[in-house]
Amino acid sequence: MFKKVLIANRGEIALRVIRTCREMGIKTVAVYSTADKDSLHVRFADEAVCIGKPASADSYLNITRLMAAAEITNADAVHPGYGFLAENARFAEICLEHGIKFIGPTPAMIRSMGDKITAKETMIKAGVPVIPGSEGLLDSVEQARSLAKEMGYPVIIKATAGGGGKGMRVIWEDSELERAYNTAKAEALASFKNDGIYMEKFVEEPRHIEIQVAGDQYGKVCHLSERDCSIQRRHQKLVEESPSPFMTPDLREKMGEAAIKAASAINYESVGTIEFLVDKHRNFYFMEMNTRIQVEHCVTEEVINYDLIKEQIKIAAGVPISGRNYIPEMHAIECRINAEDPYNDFRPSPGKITVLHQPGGHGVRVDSHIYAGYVIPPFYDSMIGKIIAVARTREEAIDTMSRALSEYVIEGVKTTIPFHQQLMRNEDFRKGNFTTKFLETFVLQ
Ligand code: MV4
Repeated sequence: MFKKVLIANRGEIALRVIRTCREMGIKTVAVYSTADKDSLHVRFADEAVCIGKPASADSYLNITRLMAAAEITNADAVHPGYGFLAENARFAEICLEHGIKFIGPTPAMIRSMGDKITAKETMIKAGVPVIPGSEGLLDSVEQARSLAKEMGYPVIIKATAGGGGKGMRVIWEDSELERAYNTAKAEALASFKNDGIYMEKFVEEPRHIEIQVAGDQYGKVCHLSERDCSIQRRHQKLVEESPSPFMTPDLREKMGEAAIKAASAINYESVGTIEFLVDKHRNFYFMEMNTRIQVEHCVTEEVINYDLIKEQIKIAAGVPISGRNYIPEMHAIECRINAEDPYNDFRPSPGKITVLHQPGGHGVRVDSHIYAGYVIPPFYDSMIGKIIAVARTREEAIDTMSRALSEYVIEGVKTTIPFHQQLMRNEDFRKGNFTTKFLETFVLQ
């Protein structure tokens, strides 16, 4: 097992990794920017190294400084968390070249899922259902037009280097096609330095359901059931839950099997997630694979009683997985608490937390790095914590979440707590009656 892990991240996920390392008897190294010198991850780690100025490019994204910090502290592994360098194949490669284990998949696995057309082709070969669309890249407006006519509108154009919703264009009729083609291509080039675009049939009002998977170094892959992440706003998830209210035992078995096929196709090693779009007829289609631990991993941890970070570290150290699949035995809901003003277009609200009371009690887990007096810096994402409510049924989990939200006191900054309180009372949400379009029509009182 590793002796010392450097955590190349900040905030709640850095704390989350430190906690599991401590339980496993592994020493930890925190890295921090000058803006984070008073952060809890710095205090909770065994050692801490300042790696630069507040801007991410000068600190949490600076590979040279991270490697220097790992070498001077003698860390034998790096945990990337999520965001920052978690899906940067070059970083994984540099760790490898320095004899420091990157706790995650190999550079080749990250690359194969980073390019969306390559990923889609791999899935087709593996027999995983994908959304009908162009065979590879589009190479002219004319080709795009004839394909759209053949498939029927609406269609969607996506960037092959994209993902997470960046650079997409939905096209409802022929007259919009040329402009959408050109703007999508220009946007892809500007955002990703890669103007490759492709087309798919647009799936209307889908659900976003993802399957957690784990694979070890010996070719064994299992699934750990689903999370429903349909409650999103501008491609930012706000609420996740497991099981999905739309799931059936039969669909879970089929999606689980497809997810295992997907991960096995690239010999996946580590924990990862296969994202699917699910239409109203319960047809499901591969969308993307996330080759990292995700924000919402806690939901899965609670419903199957399983420490995903521990599993991720053990896999990286060469420990084989059991290989059995897991089915939810509880219901868990996660609300992301962001320092944002839900009454003002979710505008970031950094600053000092003057008063704080965190919820607790039966069925409530709070993963957060905030404390009274903490100053939320303006340089990073605005998530300041997550509440995970767990109960035997969905109704009880919603009631537990409502109760936990009502206990939460955060003064000094605006937060998404009022949004979540109203969502937990919404009739359609309570019925499990929602798609990825839900928040487009949800009005805050
Ligand atoms: C789609 C789609 C409908 N049809 N593809 C959004 C993020 C990126 N991963 C892909 N996305 C979508 N791809 C086809 N062919 C609808 C979305 C989409 C979406 C997906 C999941 C969760 C929220 C979403 C919000 C808007 C659009």
